[in-house]
Amino acid sequence: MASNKPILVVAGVGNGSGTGAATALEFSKAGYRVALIARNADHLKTTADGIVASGGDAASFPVTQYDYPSIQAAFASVKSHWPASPIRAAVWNAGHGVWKPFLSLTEAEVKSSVDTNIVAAFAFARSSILAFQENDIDEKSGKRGVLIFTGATASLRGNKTTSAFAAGKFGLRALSQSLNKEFGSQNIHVAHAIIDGGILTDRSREFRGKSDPKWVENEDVRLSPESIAKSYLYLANQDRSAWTWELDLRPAHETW
Ligand SMILES: NC(=O)c1ccc[n+]([C@@H]2O[C@H](COP(=O)([O-])OP(=O)(O)OC[C@H]3O[C@@H](n4cnc5c(N)ncnc54)[C@H](OP(=O)(O)O)[C@@H]3O)[C@@H](O)[C@H]2O)c1
Ligand SMILES: *[C@@H]1O[C@H](CO)[C@@H](O)[C@H](O)[C@H]1NC(C)=O
Ligand SMILES: CC(=O)N[C@H]1CO[C@H](CO)[C@@H](O)[C@@H]1O
Repeated sequence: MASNKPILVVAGVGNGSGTGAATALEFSKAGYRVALIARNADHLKTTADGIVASGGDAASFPVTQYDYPSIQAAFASVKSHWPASPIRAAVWNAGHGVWKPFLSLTEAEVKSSVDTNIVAAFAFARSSILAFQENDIDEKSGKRGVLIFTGATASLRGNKTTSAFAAGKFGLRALSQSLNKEFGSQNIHVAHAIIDGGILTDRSREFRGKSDPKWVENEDVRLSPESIAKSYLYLANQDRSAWTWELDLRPAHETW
């Protein structure tokens, strides 16, 4: 196996049952080495071990929190872990959700949403783009690298309890659109995915599945992390003559 296999860096792996982990596995199957960044070292190791057991190459880079210096340090560790491999794909999947009526929000919650959803994403984008700038243009895709951000319904629409979360996701979307414009001319592809519905993860299975077991079973009403991951790989493989800035994904029976 070539030592210069491309690397995917994904930040936000959660419990290993959501979009971040599914994306890591999907890219691993497509020949990428995967660098996993998240806060829980144990969950990260479990996810990395799973990918290695499936024949892939994965390593974990835990952070104590999603902030600017931690993300930069994690990228530096990724580079020294696989010095001969180019970082060619990066997925910012971490998201801090706060769902509270406006008057109940604390300053700490507002800051935490902004720090995770925006400030840390700036660090992730900066580190990704600096890494991509070292790459040759890939002949097939015509790109030096692809940077994908995970958005949500709240990227476009505020709602009754989303002031802090939507402010964060709106900011993330604005960042991705600006980067798409600024770095397209350097053959760096920046994309944003609006996940417009509930994703089936261990967490949502537990919280939502309890009151609504049909939601878990019915593939028409919720998104599968594996299906989102396939769309991310599709974005990564798009060639330069037709690439997407923004994709929105929703289940077939979406109701809003
Ligand atoms: N679940 C949904 O229904 C849904 C719907 C639309 C959009 N999204 C978005 O999709 C992305 C992936 O979510 P997922 O549900 O598939 O799970 P996931 O891939 O397992 O990732 C969840 C991410 O959110 C982070 N996170 C959760 N609570 C946090 C908090 N309080 N502070 C900071 N970070 C926190 C986790 O951090 P650690 O890995 O460090 O634990 C993890 O990075 C997120 O950006 C989310 O906003 C989710
Ligand atoms: C907005 O919030 C209400 C509950 O307050 C909910 O029923 C509805 O589905 C939400 N809409 C969207 C688009 O999330
Ligand atoms: C919601 C939750 O924490 N779900 C699972 C996360 O993953 C561990 C094992 O890695 C499970 O024990 C949890 O049930």
